[in-house]
Amino acid sequence: MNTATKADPAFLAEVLAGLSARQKVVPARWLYDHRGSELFEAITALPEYYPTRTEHSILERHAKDIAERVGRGRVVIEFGSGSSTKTPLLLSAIEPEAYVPIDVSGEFLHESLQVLSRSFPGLPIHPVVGDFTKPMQLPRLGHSPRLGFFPGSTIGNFVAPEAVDLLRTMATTLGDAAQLLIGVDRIKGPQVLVPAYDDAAGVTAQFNLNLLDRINRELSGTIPVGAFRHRAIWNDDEARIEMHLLATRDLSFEVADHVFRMRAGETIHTENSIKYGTRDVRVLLRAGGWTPVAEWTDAQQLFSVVLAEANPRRVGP
Ligand code: AVJ
Repeated sequence: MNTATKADPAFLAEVLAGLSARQKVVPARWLYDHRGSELFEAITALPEYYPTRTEHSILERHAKDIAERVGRGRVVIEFGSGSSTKTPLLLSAIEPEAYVPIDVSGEFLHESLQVLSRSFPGLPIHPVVGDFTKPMQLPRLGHSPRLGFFPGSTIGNFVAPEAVDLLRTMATTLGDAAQLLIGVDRIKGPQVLVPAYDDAAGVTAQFNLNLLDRINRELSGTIPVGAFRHRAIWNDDEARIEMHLLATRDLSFEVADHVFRMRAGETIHTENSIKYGTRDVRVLLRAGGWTPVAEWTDAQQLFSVVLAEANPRRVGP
C-alpha cells in the first residue's frame, strides 16, 4: 500500500516520538484500526474478559432505575461507541430524542449502526467520526439536555490528568444540564485482572501485536513482528494493567526511514487500563467537573456504572 495516501500524520508523529522515548510507547488509541476494533470485539466475548459482560448485566438489571434518574427524551451522545453492543439496552430503557455515536473508526461505526438502526426505526441517529478527546461541535439536535454515555471503562486508558481533561472536555461538548453515564472497572486481585488481559486463546496478544502490523502497513515499517511477544502486567503502585510488546531478541527496524533499535527484553508500552476504587471514581468525576449522583455495581463489585451531573458553569470569579 502507498504510504503517501495511507499515512495519518498524527499516527506517524506519535509513533516516531513514542519509539524515540527511553521507555518506548505508542498511545493506546492506535490499537483501534478496523482489524484492532474487530479483535477488541472478540476480546469482549472471552471467558477471562469480565468487564463487558459484567457492565452489560449491570445495565440490564438496573435499566429501570437508570431510566428513572435520566428521564425521557434526552439526546444520547456515545463516546467511542465501537460496535455499540450495550447501547440498545440504554436506548430502549430511556427512549431518547436522538442518538449521536462518536468513534474514530468510521468504517466500523457505520457497519455497527446498520444493525442498531433496524432495531430503533424511529430514532434519529447522527454518527460522528472523530476524536472525542478534543472539544467538538455536535449536530444541533432538539433542545433536550444531553446524556453522555461512556461505557466499557475506556476512561481507564487515560492517566489521571488526561482523564480529568477528558471529563471536562465532555462537559463542554455536552453543554448545560448534561448527565454522564460512565462505566469504570474496579480494582481487584491480579489473579482476575491479569488473565483478562492475557487470555488463554491469545486474542489479546493478537490485538496488541496488530499494532506492529499496522505500523508496518501504514507507516512503511519493517518491524519483525514475530520477534515480539505480548505482555500484560499489573502495576500495583499505579493501579493499572499495562500492555507491552516485548522484544525477544536484540533487533532493529525502520519506520518511515527512521531507524530504531531494541535490546532483548526491552518493551514498547501500548496501553494502560487503570482500575478504580469506589471513592476514586467519585473524586475523579468531581475533579472533571461532574457530581456523581448514583452508582450501580454487580454482586462481586467487579465493575461500576456511575451517573453524574454536570456542575453548573461558573459565572464570575
Ligand atoms: C477498551 C480500553 C476498555 O482496557 O479493558 C482490552 C481495552 N485492552 N483488552 C480495556 C483492552 C486489552 C479495554 N478498553
